[in-house]
Amino acid sequence: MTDLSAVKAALTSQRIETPSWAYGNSGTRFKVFAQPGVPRDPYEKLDDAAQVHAVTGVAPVVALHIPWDRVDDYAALAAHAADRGLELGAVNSNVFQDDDYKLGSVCHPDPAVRRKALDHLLECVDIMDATGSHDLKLWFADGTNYPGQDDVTGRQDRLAEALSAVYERLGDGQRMLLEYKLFEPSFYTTDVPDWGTAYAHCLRLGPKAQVVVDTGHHAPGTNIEFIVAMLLREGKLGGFDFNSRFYADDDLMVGAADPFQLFRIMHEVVKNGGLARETGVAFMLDQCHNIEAKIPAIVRSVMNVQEATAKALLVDIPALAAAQRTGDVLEANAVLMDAYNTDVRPLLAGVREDMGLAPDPMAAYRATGWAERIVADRVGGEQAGWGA
Ligand code: PSV
Ligand code: MN
Ligand code: MN
Repeated sequence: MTDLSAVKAALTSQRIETPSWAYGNSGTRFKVFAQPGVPRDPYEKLDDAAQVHAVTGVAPVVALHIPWDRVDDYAALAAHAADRGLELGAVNSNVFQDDDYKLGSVCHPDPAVRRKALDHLLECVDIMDATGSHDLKLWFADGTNYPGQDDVTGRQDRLAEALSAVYERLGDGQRMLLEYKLFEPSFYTTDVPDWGTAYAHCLRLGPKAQVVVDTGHHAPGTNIEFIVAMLLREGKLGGFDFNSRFYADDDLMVGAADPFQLFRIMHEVVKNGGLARETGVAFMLDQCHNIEAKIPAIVRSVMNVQEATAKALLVDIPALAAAQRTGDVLEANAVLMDAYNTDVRPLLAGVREDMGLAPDPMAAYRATGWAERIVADRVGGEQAGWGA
């Protein structure tokens, strides 16, 4: 039997971090379909994020991407967030969009390019100091396209050198989250291609370095929940970049492609204590809404994470453990599937009502009229976008 009040308490205190870039225009390398009303600067992105938080109650944190969210005064940006009941979350570094980075950033063969990349990463820590952010998120597009192009282990040495310089710069209560990705934009080797590589670097660096699991960054068929369980066991799961994928790094809404996988991931998180705030697992979204309306897509994504979390919290752990102990394969599987097949929407509606919110966040957002207002108000100026 599951303690329903504990389930509700866990759902009420869950925090989901939304990405500033998901509020801006985005697309594929073929076309960006611009949408009316999209934010023109990081301040307006926070205004939109506040709408998501207002109807869900569990999305008070917004991740930044530098330089996409570059402003003159980061403390003012943090104050703008605080005025709306938000805080600024992970600072995502960007060492992949300059011409200088054609052959890599911190792994580049030229020390001058490596220095430039490192300076950017250090600048991101300065920004964290100003915003009060705790996490520096590192993703490197570094790699090679052709066998022989560069020295594979030499690149690892350069990476380790940069990571340790950043690590030394971190203040109290700050950490670095290292993200891996199988391939893209490099097609032969990627310098941080998998959780093993990220884990090895983080282990050497120390407790302030942890791994980020972006759910879209694995080979098809990879058992992501196993990776999650392993990282949690080692105290090295820093957080998630949630999204879903059908083919590669699709950045679609989390829980859209494979809600069962999301449930399996959340089951490992819940079972292994990862939902507790002290464990420090950040539940971030990393998505792009290329053809759908952005704010409601983010609301939907938050709800999808909540539904997977609720189902994971409903797993009857004592019954599962008993079935596992006695080797009752079918019963163990049935216990898990019972939780997955539970319709948790009424439970979540009740949780929202207890929080003083409307039971249906999608309808609540529609009723605000915000979507119409931003189309009318945000005319003129350049719309913010992925990469701008
Ligand atoms: C790379 O594909 C990535 O997942 C990293 O997190 C980047 O910072 C982000 O996408 C940009 O959308
Ligand atoms: Mn990511
Ligand atoms: Mn990605």
